[in-house]
Amino acid sequence: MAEIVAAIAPSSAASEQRKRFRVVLIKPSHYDDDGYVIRWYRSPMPANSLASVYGLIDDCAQRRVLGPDIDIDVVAIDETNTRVRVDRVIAELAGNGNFGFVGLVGVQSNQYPRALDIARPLRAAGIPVIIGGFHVSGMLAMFDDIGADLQEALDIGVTLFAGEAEERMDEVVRDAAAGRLKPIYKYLADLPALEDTVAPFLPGSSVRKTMGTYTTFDAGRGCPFQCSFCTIINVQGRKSRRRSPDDVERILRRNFAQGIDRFFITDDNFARNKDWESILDRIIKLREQDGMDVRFLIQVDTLCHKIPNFVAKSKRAGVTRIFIGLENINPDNLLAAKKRQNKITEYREMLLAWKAVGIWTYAGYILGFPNDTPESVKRDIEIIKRELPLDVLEFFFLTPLPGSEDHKVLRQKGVPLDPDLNKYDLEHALVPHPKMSKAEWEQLYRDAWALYYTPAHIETILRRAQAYGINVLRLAQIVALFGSSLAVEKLHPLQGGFFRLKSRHERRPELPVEPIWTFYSKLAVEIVGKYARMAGWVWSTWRVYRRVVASAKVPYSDQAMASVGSDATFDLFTQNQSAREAVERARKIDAVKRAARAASAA
Ligand code: B12
Ligand code: SF4
Repeated sequence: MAEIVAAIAPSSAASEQRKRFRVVLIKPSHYDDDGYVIRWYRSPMPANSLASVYGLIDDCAQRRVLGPDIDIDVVAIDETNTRVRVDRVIAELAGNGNFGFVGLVGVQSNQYPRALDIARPLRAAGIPVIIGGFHVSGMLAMFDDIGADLQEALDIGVTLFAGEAEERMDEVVRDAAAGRLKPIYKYLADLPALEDTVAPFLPGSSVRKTMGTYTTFDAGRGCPFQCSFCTIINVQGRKSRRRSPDDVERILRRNFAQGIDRFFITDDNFARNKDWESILDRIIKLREQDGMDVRFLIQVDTLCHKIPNFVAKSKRAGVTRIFIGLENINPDNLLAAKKRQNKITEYREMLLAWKAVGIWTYAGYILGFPNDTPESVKRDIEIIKRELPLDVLEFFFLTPLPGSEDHKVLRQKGVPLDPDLNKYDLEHALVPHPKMSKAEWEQLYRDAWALYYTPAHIETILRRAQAYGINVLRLAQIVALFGSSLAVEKLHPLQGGFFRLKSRHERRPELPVEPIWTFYSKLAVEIVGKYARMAGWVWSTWRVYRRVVASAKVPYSDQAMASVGSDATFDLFTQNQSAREAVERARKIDAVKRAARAASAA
């Protein structure tokens, strides 16, 4: 909080004469299953939502949208790495006559209860509060009625912002300064173009509260596909809107100047960004001609390898890791989720294409599709381990996220959905499953992590990586981190961080504040237990790593690395009727394409 006070305090005698409009942006975290806020000494990476909104307010400040006599101060707090002291925010704003507002930024459904808990005392103190992000946008995009959760915010005088704030922030800031904030700003039908708009940015001091030198930005928004569990297409649309290569260069240079050279490009599907090639060409120029050693993690789809030059240019542009929504290897499940673009017949070719250029892969795998049973999922995981050259695999519960078609359909059918939004984090079973009890589904989630991240399979992953020229030590660290997160922290790795911090008073208001003795003795036992488990993981992975490195000169190959074409008998393609049908379909399409090519050549 010291830094908040410093950031919003007048900086010179001259500025003391001026009026200051104070904006405090908070990206809320959410509560763990014991009701404590999830907060770390270092969070994994900066939140792009926070960077986007910070950039926009900072731009309002530079352009003096409140007139020449009023300065705008903005401070960004990411609750996953900084404790939010609501009392101090109230005191600071009170000292400024409540001239300013608190923005609760990028609030996801699982963060909405926490956002409301932060908002209540602020509103009671008369401070204007605005909540934006995917929960508000998703709900208002899918339903005409406001719904009980959003109504609760309106009832305490919170303003809701739905849609994207580029080109709209001036209006919000002016309305807030004039004391005439509307209850709802809704811009869902009018999505802004992104060329030349203000770029996401966070000061280096915020980025340094995260684990590395990674920062985030979106080069584009929107995805053409129609997965039924997806919220993105209903909020950000299916049309590709993107920043220009000039915009991207500016973002990279601004960050590079403050020592940040690793980037997570948050586009949900960078392969479908219509300007991917000109953006990558520009980055290639920055790397190869201007000597900027920038590196990237991007998200792509399972057909990206079919786009001419995409994989090769990604490599030259410094992409070192990709994330793919693999979701499932059972075609019936993929069809049920309208994930038609995911074809099991393409998985191996796609993964091998990335491996051939030494890029490592993260994939998401969803548990709880209608055809899943504990036995079928466990069999599928064994097939993946044997036959797909994947590195990091992340498991999620199939979750009807507010803003998705699945959520809307279930609500309309009157299916009982868990009412606690805090659990909409893809780590909880929230709806009845046709073939598994809730307990079986939850057990399956734990088993899936344990089954994939065995020492034997970690060794296989590292041996494959060594054969493809990937940095084995770095990969070993990431694999250990992902593999251990649930066992050590009881959290998904995407919610993880370095050294969990807990405060007795940062607890869901529905739950009691624990007595000092109980709280601290439990915390001590918990920390010792966690670090003992973590040490076990580090030791075991280190031994595996040493074995792999010692065998560096011995050529390595296994089933997953076999070339496409030699894999017809793999279980991936023969395991069930729908897999066999998918292979047959792919064969027919291929034959038609070949015939068409032959006809046009003749
Ligand atoms: C990058 C990212 C992450 C990163 C960083 C977090 C972040 N938000 O940047 C990481 C990897 C940590 C992450 C983790 C998770 N994420 Co995430 N993440 C994203 C992703 C891909 C991009 C976020 C982003 O930058 N969007 C672009 C910005 C510009 O959009 P925006 O946040 O909506 O903000 C705009 C408006 O909403 C508005 N606005 C927002 N706040 C405010 C405030 C004010 C005052 C105003 C005026 C306007 C305003 O203006 C902004 C600028 O236009 C989104 C998908 C997406 N396309 O957005 C998913 C997404 C937000 N994540 C999601 C989820 C579920 C998670 C996880 C819970 C699950 C998981 N295991 O992945 C974890 C939670 C951990 C955590 N602590 O956040 C869901 C949320 C859906 C929902 N209904 O809740 C999304 C939509 C993806 C999905 N699966 O559907 N995530
Ligand atoms: S590919 Fe990803 S972003 Fe696109 S619709 Fe499917 S889940 Fe959403």
